[in-house]
Amino acid sequence: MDMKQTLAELTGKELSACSNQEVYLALMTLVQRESAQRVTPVTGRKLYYISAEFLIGKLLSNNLINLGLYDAVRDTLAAAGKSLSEIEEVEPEPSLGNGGLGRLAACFLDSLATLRLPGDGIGLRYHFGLFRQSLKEGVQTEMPDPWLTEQSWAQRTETTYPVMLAGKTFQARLYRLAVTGFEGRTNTLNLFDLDTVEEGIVHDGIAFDKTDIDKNLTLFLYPDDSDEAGRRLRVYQQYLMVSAGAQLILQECAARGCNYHDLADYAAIQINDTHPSMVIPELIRLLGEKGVAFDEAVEIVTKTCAYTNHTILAEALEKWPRSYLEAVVPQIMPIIEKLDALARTRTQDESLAIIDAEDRVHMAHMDIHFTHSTNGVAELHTEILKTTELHGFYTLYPEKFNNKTNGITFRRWLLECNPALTERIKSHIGTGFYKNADELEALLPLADDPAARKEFADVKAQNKVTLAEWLKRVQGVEVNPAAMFDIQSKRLHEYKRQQLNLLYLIHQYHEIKAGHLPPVPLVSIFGAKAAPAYIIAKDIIHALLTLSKVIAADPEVSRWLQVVFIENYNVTAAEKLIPACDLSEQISLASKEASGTGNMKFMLNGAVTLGTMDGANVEIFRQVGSENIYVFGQTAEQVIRHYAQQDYCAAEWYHADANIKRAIDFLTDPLMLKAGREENLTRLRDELIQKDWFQTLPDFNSYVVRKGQALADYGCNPEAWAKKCVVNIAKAGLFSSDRTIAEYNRDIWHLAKA
Ligand code: GPK
Repeated sequence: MDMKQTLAELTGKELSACSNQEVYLALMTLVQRESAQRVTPVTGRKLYYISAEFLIGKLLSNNLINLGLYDAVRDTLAAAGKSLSEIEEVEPEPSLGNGGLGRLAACFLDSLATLRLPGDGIGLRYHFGLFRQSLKEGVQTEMPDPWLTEQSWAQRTETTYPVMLAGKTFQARLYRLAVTGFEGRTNTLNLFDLDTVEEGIVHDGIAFDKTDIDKNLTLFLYPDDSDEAGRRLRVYQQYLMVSAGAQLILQECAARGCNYHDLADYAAIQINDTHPSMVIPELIRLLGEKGVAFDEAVEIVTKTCAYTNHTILAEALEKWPRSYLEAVVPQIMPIIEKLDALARTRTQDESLAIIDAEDRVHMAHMDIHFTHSTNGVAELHTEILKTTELHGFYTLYPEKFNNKTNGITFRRWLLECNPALTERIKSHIGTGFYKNADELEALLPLADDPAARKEFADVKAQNKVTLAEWLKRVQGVEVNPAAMFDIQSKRLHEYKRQQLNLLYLIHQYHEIKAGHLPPVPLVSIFGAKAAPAYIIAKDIIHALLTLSKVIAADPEVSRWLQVVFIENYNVTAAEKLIPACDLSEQISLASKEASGTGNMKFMLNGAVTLGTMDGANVEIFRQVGSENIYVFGQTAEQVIRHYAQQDYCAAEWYHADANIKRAIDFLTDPLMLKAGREENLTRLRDELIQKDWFQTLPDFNSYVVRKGQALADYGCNPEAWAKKCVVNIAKAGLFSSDRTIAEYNRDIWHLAKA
């Protein structure tokens, strides 16, 4: 295709006369037209990946890369005096996800299409996504994060499905978003919405009337659930997604010849965490309407569905009061009761019941009893599920449990976000790694080649300059690109322990004040949203922002140490941060991070990990060896033992260790109180001394030591550091989501390539 002529046709005028917005819309049309040509018919089973989140990121560049159009578009635009990267800036990022689980779903869609496997997503078309974070006066506030425009990636269809909510029928409208694979097929992300939703009811940030379902149902992902109306709203949302999704699945399968009894030959359904769990009773209900008897329907659904667990944190495993379900989805409550009764015929163990003694419905329990596969997302996580958290279930159904270590798509997390590194790799090993990630291993000998090491180090240095420019432009902060860039970007949660990093930074502040200068300056960068109702998480953000101010005001310290907090961390920001990182902070309390996927993205881009033996860090460690990762802290076994014996006492650590005490006390030092808010800082200080549920203090000293070692290696031995970077890149192939998807397909889905 002659790209110049194509774009001229699409815009209807000279390229040079178009605004960036006009070019963006023309390119969207081009992508939609080209991707439609790669829709291939499905033979055999098709996968439906149901998920409350799809954190897909901006789509233009990714689609152009996957369709093989990127270079032609970039060059044609450049010839007309336009820049593709400036055009990318006008694209809003769809904020359809929260964290790792949602980004995983997006990587999986990319890999499915790349591997030419038929697999569609099912989710909701949230108008304002999660929320847009703003950091004013040291405090997070939440705003809507709109992304829908008149012409949008998610295209409206004329298809609607009736969904009964609290006895009233709503029409769920289907929107379809094309998912392109790299040189692959096109699949679909199906997103449901109601025509009646009114964006105008949102006021004062993200507040709205939680009871007005017609108008509010798809406004936000994870609306505040600190009151009952909010929790019910989540049930409404979940049922809208699964009921419309189940109807779509049955309709598509019937159109391909399915007679419902053979549904499992046509569909595989992956339940991503517990938010879509109601698809189980809903499918049984719908099959009943088609004339399939209950017992057979249970068997069919069990064969069709599989469940992925993403956490061992009890509070994240959904349990809905029976009363909510009776009010919102009375049509499936009798089915859930029958499933509970059926489960009780298989085990006497009350703790494995679906409906517990307090009349709460355990969604994960329903998933495990009535799907054929339960998987964890990293080896350690799956082991913990089997031996502790879900041990009873594992005893009952050992054959159902399996591990699928997470992965990331290299098309977005290397090719798109780090073109300079991609070019370097390509110059040595060709382009096979685009689709066959294991080929990266051919880089390994270069780790011992000083010239090649320098090439990779130069790419990193340039990426750091680029990040520094971006930080200056969007946040107005200046950072020193010669410093070590140390990044912790992920959701704000106590178990992820941004507070441990905070205590380290305070410690360093004191060390520098005492004249103990580090071997190299450190720029410590954070990106994190806190759930709007998560008070301590917001206190941690506040403490980091306050410390950042205190340090910036102190020239003696700020030459050596800087703290930067990125506003509104999202996929777009991640794509800027990750290529420029030296040290990747993966410091969760061992046993608590199911896998992590940011850890993989940083590694792939040549950062060295500073981490605990948690989640997929364990597998990263195995890949790179102890020379090429900084490990510290308690093991998962030790942590689990402390919880079981309830013998951890934060106050003892605080009183016994002068460094810990000094760091914690500084939170309420007059300097901090002057720059920040007493209420927040005091609450965080007290929390750390009195509770510290995620055992930050026992890991403090080993963290300080290992981070000090990383700084010394980086500052004093750049050759050895560059070697570590190359090894990390070369060993990252295992973490391609293509590998993960191939494993899901081999063990669970059994889809045929098209
Ligand atoms: C886990 F339980 C949850 C959740 O509600 N949201 C979410 O993003 C994450 N996750 C885990 O915390 C990560 O360790 C994991 O890599 C990711 O899911 C994908 O499996």
